[in-house]
Amino acid sequence: MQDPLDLLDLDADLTANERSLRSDVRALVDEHVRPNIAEWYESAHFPRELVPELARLGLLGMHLDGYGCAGRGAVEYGLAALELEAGDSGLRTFLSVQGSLAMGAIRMFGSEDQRNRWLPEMARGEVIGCFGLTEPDAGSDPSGMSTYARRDGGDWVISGRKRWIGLASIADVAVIWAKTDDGIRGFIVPTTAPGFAATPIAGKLSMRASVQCDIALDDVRVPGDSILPEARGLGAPFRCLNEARYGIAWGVMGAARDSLTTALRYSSDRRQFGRAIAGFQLTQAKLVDMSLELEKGTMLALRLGRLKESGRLTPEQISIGKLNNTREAIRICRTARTILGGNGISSEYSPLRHASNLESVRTYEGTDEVHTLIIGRRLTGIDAFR
Ligand code: TGC
Repeated sequence: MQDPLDLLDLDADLTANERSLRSDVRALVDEHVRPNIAEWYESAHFPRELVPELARLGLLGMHLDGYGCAGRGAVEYGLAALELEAGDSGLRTFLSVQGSLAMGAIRMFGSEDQRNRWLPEMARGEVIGCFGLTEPDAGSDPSGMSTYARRDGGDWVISGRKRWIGLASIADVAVIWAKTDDGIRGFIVPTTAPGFAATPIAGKLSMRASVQCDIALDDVRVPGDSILPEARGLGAPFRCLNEARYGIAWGVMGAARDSLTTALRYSSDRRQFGRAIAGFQLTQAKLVDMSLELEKGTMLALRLGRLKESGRLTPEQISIGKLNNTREAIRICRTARTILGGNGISSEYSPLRHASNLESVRTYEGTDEVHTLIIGRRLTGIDAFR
């Protein structure tokens, strides 16, 4: 009989390698994440102890070639994101920041020396990276950044502020984007450099099992060869964001699947008015709506993955996936919560935690509004940003 969580039989469109990697990541989440995530979330603990496990499966920078990276396909990367986010968005965020943003920037724009110096250790999880683009006053419009890097003899001296930077306080190295006399450039900055300080942001109601930080850069001096030679202009960080946004289009379907699974199980077990609540028409309508959007969203992610593997994926198509799937995943998680009634607000059940996490996911890597206007610009030819 068809798996109720895959009514369209999308499995049949996956290769044996893709299914095998998915099983490995799912097993990791079942063994290490599910038993602990509620406690980590409540105590705002990022499970750094899982990094060696993620590295052992070759997940860090998994879509990159060479330099110790696994060279996996785009769909494999997407499936890994989905399975990790079925555990918690914070874990998938780790995959995105380490692999797509920090390692991706060094792989795409770094010199041979920089790639050899950083990527193998990052793939092994021995070095953690972060990606400093957003600032307190430059979020959706990173062109308004005020962080500045000036030449001083052979060195660069960087000053400014970054905000909402994932992993920064546990990172060993930061890719920092800054204005220079030559436009926006990227720099590899060891977090031990004098003048560099990362402070975790407290009081988060979302992504509690994850770390987001303020970064202060006060006259941080780095050698001249710290600049990423091939990154010129904002197009460079946007190319890193394309990779991370693509992973999100997949990942959020994991949060949605976990919520639907929870709601299906709960509604079969929970009895009211003398029978399982899954037998009520209103509950079935909710379950069906969730299932439709889960199937459509996963199919969309798979389509993007195949486009990416054939080198045809465009930024606008990524925006379709990021916008649609995050929006629908939040709806699915919230609907699942309603099926759980009062129990749905307890950390014993995942849907509200997922929905709360997805408030961050719909905001970072381009808000719903930014992706709407990227697609709107493609439809109309009119730029509505400015
Ligand atoms: P504009 O300033 O005119 O363009 C600058 C240059 O960038 C190029 N470009 C892209 N290139 C590749 N891929 C993309 N997706 C690109 N989008 C733009 C563009 O062609 C131009 O190139 P050039 O050679 O002409 O200079 O910008 P725009 O009008 O194209 O874009 C405006 C807008 C609003 C779409 C863009 O600014 C945008 O995407 N804003 C959202 C910013 C964003 O996503 N921030 C996320 C920050 S990082 C983050 O959230 C990390 S979360 C993980 C963590 O650390 O925890």
